[in-house]
Amino acid sequence: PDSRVVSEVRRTADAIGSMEVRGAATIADAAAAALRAQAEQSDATTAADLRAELRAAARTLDDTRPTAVSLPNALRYVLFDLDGETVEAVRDAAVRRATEFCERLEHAQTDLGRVGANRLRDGDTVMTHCHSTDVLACVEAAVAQGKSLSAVVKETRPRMQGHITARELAALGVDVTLVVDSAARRYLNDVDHVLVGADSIAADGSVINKIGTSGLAVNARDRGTPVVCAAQTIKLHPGTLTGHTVDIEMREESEVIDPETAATLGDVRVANPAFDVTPPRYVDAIVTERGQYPPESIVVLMRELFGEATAEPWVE
Ligand code: RUB
Repeated sequence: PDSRVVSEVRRTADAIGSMEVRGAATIADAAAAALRAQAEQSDATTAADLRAELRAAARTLDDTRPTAVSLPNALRYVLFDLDGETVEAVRDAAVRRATEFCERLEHAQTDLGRVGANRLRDGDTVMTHCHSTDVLACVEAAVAQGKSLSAVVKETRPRMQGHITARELAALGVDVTLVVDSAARRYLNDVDHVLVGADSIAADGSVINKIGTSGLAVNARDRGTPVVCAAQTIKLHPGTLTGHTVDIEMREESEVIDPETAATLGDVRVANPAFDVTPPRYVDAIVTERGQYPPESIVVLMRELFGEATAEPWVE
């Protein structure tokens, strides 16, 4: 680890890597807060040294998990335009940008929730996959409008983030049924909307989200159930505008099977991809804080917000 990086940045990076802090929006919020801590706690004596420290902190945070683009988008937002001449000027600018990022994130989620809630009618049933705070914001806003909702919640092997979703939906007063992932199709006939989040959205409108999302979307299309992706604009992946693809994280085998049981299977490889890609033709709408978009037109919003992608400011 880089010795210039303050312990709060290292702790945040470890928490993201171990998934104690997880979910694209929560990761972005924690990363921006960690950069703010780096700016506040640094003992750099020149503006150039502080900028170099902030870049090192950003690299430490960026090296944790590859798929949620909200992480590099957060880092880029905070490191934007830090060309002050004194340590104080650079520190103040980084702290201000980080604070502004976290505030905007919160507002965006509230605004997105109101848009998503408009799609939900009183008495509707939604099906969820994984745990998405953007999805929860839509349900919460609908409940606040007085709508009564039911949910079929997929447990989401192997990390069982569906348990978090079940608990949070039940706390909102939603009638929750928890099912194993492979039961999803059996329940799609009773469901009015499939509601999922996103870790990244590509320029062609593909949704990158927790492994299992694409199969769910294909099944939902077969049943005629609309698939809605709730994703703030920090999930838009600017690199895909210039032909880059989104890295799919491969995680530890031990999340899928414990080593002793694995040993009883003989010569068997275990693969644990954490995310998959749902092509735009299986997605009915992407709900953002700027309104809802058909996936095929999300590229217009992406160009407006990010322009042409440039090199990351923390890459040496
Ligand atoms: C989380 C996941 C979530 C998105 C969106 O994966 O796939 O659906 O990150 O979440 P993991 P949010 O548990 O591996 O981080 O809407 O909260 O940003």
